[in-house]
Amino acid sequence: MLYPILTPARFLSDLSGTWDFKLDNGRGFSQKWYERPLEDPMAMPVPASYNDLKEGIGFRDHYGWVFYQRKISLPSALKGQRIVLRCDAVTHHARVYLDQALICEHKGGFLPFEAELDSRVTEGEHLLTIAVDNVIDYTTLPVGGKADMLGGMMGNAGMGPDAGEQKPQNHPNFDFFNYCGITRPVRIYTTPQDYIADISIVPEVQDGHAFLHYQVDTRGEGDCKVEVYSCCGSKVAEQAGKEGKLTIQDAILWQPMKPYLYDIKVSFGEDVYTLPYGVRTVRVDGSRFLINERPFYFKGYGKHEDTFPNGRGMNLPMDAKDISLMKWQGANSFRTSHYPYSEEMMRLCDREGIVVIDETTAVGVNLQFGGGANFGGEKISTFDPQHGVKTQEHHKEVIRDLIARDKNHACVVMWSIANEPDSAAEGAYGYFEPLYKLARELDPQKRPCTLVSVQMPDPKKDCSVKLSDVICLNRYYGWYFGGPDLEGPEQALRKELDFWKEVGKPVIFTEYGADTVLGMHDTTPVMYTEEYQVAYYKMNNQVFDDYQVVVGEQAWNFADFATSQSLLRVQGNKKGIFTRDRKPKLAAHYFRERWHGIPDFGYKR
Ligand code: GCB
Repeated sequence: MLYPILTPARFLSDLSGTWDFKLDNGRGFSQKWYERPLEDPMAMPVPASYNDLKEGIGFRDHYGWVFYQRKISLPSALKGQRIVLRCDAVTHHARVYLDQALICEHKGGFLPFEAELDSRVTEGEHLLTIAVDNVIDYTTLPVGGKADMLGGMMGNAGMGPDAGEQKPQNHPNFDFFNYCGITRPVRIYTTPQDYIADISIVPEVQDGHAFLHYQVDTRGEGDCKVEVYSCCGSKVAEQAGKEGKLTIQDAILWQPMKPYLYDIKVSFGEDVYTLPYGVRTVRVDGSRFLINERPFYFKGYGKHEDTFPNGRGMNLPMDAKDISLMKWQGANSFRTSHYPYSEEMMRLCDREGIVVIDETTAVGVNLQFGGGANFGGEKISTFDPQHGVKTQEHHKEVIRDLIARDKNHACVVMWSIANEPDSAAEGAYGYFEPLYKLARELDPQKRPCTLVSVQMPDPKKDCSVKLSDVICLNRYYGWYFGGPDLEGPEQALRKELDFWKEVGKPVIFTEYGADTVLGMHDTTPVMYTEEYQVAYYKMNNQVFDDYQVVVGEQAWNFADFATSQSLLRVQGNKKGIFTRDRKPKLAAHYFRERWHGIPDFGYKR
């Protein structure tokens, strides 16, 4: 899927701005609110999550549908063009209406979808309504649980005296606030009737030259030509035809922290599209992760798209600031925990040379958290065909759409199929094996695939051992497991790594961390102080340094972030190395010193 851009053949209009908005009172659909202007609407910015933009818990924790609406009219000069409405992310379920008609419906809150508009939109004014549902359950990704699940996970419910009837509400089976709304841009773009639908490029590098195997997917008739331009605008390769091989002599490679992007200009009939493209290779060799055939060491974070008051709404200045802070620290990478991030962020990472592990929305595919669905009740196995999650088909759709969206990004070096699923459970292999197979089939570049695995008593049972090209571990030795004493946790961590050493695949710690309150200090590093966070990381990092198979460390989390309310979360998760408004904790300075001393390449072998 191509990112929408202006070209000599394509018009683009961004519908960002202030829309009309109304929470559904249960009658929105029966009264057909989409057929006429909303009565007494509020003003609501798009893109943004709506939750923190008005006061009151009824608004913040609204359960179900909301309606966004605005009028659109297009220049008549666009008549005859193919006109497409594109929504980059609507969380989690969208129904889009133009005037009286439903023009498309989409499930999944973090990936784009499109609808072709009837050419009549170039005449007069039209009413565009996007109804958005935030309900999460056993069929959605991320997964929503039953009433006592998060209580089990975060310790605020489940057993004990009756707490009374609960009104219908979401129970996220994951640890971040269920922000929702139209969180990324809505745009209209045009193409000629015969057009470029997609482009795929697979790089190969030999003796300093690059060979780009390309494929252009088109609709209609026309001649196809592909040209490659250097960043200063000179043509370095050209080829006719919808598929073929472009040769760039003495190619300049895209490198972590030293990015270089070519412009690939595709022409087909009257259509023209230009793709910024970095040439680099990625592969796993034994326990090494090779970028451009050199052993790479991941330094960085698991992040969130989470700012105040945007919620998960796109925030370009904060994206720029975050990358600047990572560079200040000598970090070179992050994981898009726990959903795909905006295309703007991915394009920025291509441009800035930041390496990305690209994750699907599959978080919460695990009914065992802290007793989980079983807390005080019947035992439910995650993949039980009758009572377990029903996410596999949707999981396939998400993998398809993620790879379709991000396949050409140089910054993306690996796909993460899921975060902390119940990967050692009965049925886990049967659930995941087809998903890995699908990702491997669909990715033209055949990047490594992984699953980010939860801490468990016996890692041998994790289906990731067999399925993943790289072992990604979320481990909390010294926080959830052990701590404040760090000696026991250190021994346990070493014992686990002795096992992974024998497996022989590269290991990346994709999460490890400790909640820390900015400004809380002590001479003895007690839990929650900034000193404890540093002591915790020093212990873990020392162990990583002793194992060749560990090829990366991504701290949890880059910044403090909003979560559901619970006994373990004081205004959110405080494991950030930076606060939510990006002030450094002590650990930010510790990592700055450490990471500037670790080269991007060749740290291990
Ligand atoms: C995890 C999850 C992450 C949580 C984190 C924590 O393992 O992957 O979503 O926020 O632990 O802080 O508990």
